[in-house]
Amino acid sequence: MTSLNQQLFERAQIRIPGGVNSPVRAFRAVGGAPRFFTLGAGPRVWDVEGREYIDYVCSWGPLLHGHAHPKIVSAVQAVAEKGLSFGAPTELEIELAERVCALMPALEQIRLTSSGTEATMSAIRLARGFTGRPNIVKFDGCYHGHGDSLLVKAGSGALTFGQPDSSGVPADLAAHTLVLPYNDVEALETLFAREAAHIAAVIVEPVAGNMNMVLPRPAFLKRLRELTQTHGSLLIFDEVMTGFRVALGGAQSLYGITPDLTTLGKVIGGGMPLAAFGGRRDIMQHLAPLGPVYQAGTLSGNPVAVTAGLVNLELAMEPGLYERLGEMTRVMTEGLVQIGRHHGFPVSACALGGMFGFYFRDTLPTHLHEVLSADKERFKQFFHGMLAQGIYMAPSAFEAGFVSTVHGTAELEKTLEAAETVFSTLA
Ligand code: HOZ
Repeated sequence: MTSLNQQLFERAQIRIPGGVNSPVRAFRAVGGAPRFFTLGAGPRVWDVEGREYIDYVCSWGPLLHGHAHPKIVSAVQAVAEKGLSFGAPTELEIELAERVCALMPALEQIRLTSSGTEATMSAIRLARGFTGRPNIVKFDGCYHGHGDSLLVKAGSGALTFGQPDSSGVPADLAAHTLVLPYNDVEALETLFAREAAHIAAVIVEPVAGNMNMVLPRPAFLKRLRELTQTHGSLLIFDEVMTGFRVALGGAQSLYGITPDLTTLGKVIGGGMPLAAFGGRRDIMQHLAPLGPVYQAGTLSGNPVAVTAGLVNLELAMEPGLYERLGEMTRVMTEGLVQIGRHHGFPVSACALGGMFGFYFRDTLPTHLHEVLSADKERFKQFFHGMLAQGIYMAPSAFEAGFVSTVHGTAELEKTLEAAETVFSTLA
C-alpha cells in the first residue's frame, strides 16, 4: 500500500522537476518520500497522513516564532484585505527599513527584495559597480543563493547533490569567483597579497549554515575585516540565515564586526517571500535610481510580506527572548550529544541563538573538509529514526537546524526521548 505522501510525490514529479520547487526538499539525500504538509501550529507540523511532527526546519529558518503565530497571521490578514500588491511605495516599507537599520547599525540604507538569492546577487553587483573591480571571494561550502557568480563550490542543495559547481554557469564568469577554505586566515592573506587590486568583495556567512553549521574563528572574521579595509575591497556578510536568528543584531553583533554590506532574508520576512541587502550609505547610493547599478523587482517591498516581517521583528524585540531561545537550543543539542555518546556514537553539536548543527563526528568541524568527514550513512538512519518518532529535521547532513521561540519543555522532552529510542536501535 503506497502512502499518501508517496502518492503525492509521484504525482508531483509528473509536472514539477524532481517533484519539488527547491532541491533539498526532495529527500534524495536521505531516501524515501518527502512529507507533504497540510498544517503548522507553533513548533509542530502535520502531514497529509495526519502525522504530527516537532519541526526543527522551521521553513529553513524564517519561522522564529513557530508556525502561524496569531499576531503575524492577523496582521497579514488585515493588510491583505487592503490590497496584495501595488508596485508602488508604501509607508510599511519605510517602517521596516527604519526598524532593520535601528537593529543593525551597519545598515545605513537598505533595499528590499523578494528572496535571499536576489539580495546576494544584487549585493555582488553593487560591490562590483562600486569598486570597479571584477572578482569576488567566497568560501568553500558557503551558500549564497543560486546567482551565477555564487554557485561555485556552493553549499546547501548544491553540496547535498554533489553539484557545488553548477552546470549552466559560464566558465568565464565562474573564473571571477575565487574560493578559499572557511576559517583559513593564511589562505586569505596569501590571496590578498597576490590579487587584492582585483577583488571587489569578499562574501561570507559569518556563521556558516549551509554545510551543516560551522562556527567562525573570531580571528578569521577579524582578519577578513582588516584585509578588506586595507585593500579597498568590500566585506559582505551574508546574514540571510543568521540575521535575527542567532541574535537580534545578527552574527555581526555577536562577533563585533561591521561589514560594508549585509544581506538578509528568512526571519526578516516572517515566513513570507522577503529579503534585503543594505549597508554603507555611500555604497547603497550607487543603486538606481541614484546611481549606475541597476536592481529592481515588481514584488519588492510587497505590503503583505513586509507586514509579516515587521511583526516577526517586533516579537523578536521582546527583552530576554534570544537568551531563552539560545538556552533551549543549547539544552536540546547538548541532550542529543549526551544521548548519542552514551550509546557509543561519536557525535557533536553547536548552537547559537535559534540555530544549531549536529554531526556524526566527534569534534566540531571548522571547514568543509571536516564536515564532509562526518558519517552520512549514520545521519540517514538517525534522520529516518527521528522522523518515525515524530521529529522533523532537515533532510540533509549539510543543513543547519532551527528552533523557534515557541519550542518549549514538552518539545524538548519528546525530542530527547525520541533520540534515546533512535540511538538505542542504531547501536
Ligand atoms: N537552500 C535552503 C536551505 N539552506 C533550502 C530552501 C528550501 O528548500 O526551502
